[in-house]
Amino acid sequence: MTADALVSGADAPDADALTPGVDAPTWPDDFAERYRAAGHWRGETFGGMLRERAAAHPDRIALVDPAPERRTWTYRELDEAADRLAAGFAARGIGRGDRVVVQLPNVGAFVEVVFALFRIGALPVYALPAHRDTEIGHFCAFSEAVAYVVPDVHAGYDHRELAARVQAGTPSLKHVFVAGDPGAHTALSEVPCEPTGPFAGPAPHELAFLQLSGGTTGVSKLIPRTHDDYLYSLRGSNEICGVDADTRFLVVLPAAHNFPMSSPGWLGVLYAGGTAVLCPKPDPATAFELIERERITMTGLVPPLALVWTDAAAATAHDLSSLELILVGGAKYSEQAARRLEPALDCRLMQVFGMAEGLVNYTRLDDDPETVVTTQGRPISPDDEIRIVDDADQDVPEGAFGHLLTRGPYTIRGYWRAPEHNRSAFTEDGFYRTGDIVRRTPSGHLVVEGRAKDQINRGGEKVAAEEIENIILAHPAVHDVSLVAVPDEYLGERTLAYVILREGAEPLRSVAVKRFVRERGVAAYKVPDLVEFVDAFPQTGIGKVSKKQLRSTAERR
Ligand code: OOB
Repeated sequence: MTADALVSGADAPDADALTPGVDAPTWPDDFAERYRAAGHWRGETFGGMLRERAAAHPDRIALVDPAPERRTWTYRELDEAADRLAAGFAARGIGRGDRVVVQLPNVGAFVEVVFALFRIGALPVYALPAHRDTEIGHFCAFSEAVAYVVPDVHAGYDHRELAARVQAGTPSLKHVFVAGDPGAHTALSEVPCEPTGPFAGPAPHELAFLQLSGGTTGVSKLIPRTHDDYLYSLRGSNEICGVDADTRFLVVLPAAHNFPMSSPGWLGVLYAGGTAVLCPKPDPATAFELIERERITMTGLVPPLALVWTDAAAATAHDLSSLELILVGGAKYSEQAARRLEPALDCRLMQVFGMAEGLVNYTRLDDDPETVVTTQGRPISPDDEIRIVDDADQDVPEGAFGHLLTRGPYTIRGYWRAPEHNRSAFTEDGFYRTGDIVRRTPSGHLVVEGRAKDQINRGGEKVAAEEIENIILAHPAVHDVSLVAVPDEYLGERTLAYVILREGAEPLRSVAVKRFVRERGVAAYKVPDLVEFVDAFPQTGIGKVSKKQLRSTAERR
């Protein structure tokens, strides 16, 4: 910890001190002043937020973890748990600005851990439960993480073994904490201790955590979000979605993802004094029982899950009448599927088109039904700037489609420690190039028409083509590879790897390619769904591989 870590978090932020601690480009002073003057950035922190809620309504239930035995936390209990865990982390030398990779499923420990880290100003790096050696190794090494938090065994996979392998290859990684049976590591339950005094927490303009980008490059970029900016996106989301102290939100998607975390998500609900209920599995059997038992009012789903729930609702014996609103986003929701949701689940639908880098769009509760099923919403903030441009960054005519660029009070100005990539991912005047192709309706709603970025959106799970191509290229029999999306009725898109074999190489079977990728230790959703062997790739005029043509070949299959 540095001397400046002893400065109280309540102090007025010093804009000059901002950039070094953030390790990324950030908002210019005039923008920061404007966002503060508009009341968007209010000088709150996550640690302070929980403290205030615990003081205001200590006995209200903040969190429910229904499995394996139902456990609840009142706001006071969550606040105290965060304090004690924060003290234990601090006693082990974890301090302000230190990175901690957190890979936990939807369990109470996840919420305790991140609030403990918020309180000491250490930065959670949010890994997904599906991530394996390649991803976790990268997050730990790149972020120079000092600690890694895992479950013992989740979905049949032993994360303690993964942690041992990663720790052996990552000199910075001093601690592995395990929620559950620790094996050779430290049990999370051993960490908490009595705090000896108040924490010198972070200032509101400092980083709260590092979120993962869906990515278009070989490795995921880290997204630096501040307390000020993220809390504004929560407040805005809560207002749009009508979240209040009576909201009971079911966290169905992985809690570490930006959508279930903040749109409005479990953090939004805790901000409003409501109750977040953690769903261990997203299937209708598990979720519907919890909706009935916990009187759930709101949840968020990716389109494939929304489809499954829509179909399952007709036959369920569970009482889903408490449900008021379902948010659907993360990938394009087909209009046909969207039309069926409200009648089937007897609740309201809201589409959400967001990104971990910032900008989030919602349809509104007072939008007409056609707008709700045919658009992906409009931005949270009046200060979200939207540009829709052609390939030369010139604005397209109103209503035409083009590349979506955005800048605003909760959209980052650069990735963490990625100056090279930032030069192409942002315009010179700070707009983020989302890689999405959109058009704007006269009402200001955005319709997502497609994607220019080299990414496959597998039902909300993002696969960077380059990452998987690099892995397949390492196979000795492979000369070249190109990963593209193929349309899929259920997931929206699936991955297809077109492979050119080396001359004279033994013929490969597609299962061998899939196994090769899996054995490299990546999340299962990144293993190609289909592999096809070809002699050559179609080329563009200047001799580059034409993914556009490959995609249309794939579509015609
Ligand atoms: C959410 O965040 P990410 O970072 O996993 O992915 C962002 C990308 C967007 O750029 C877009 O390509 C796609 O996911 N996307 C959608 C969409 N919502 C996201 N594409 C079409 N229609 C939609 N409704 O996915 C995310 C973050 C916060 C809230 C909701 C989703």
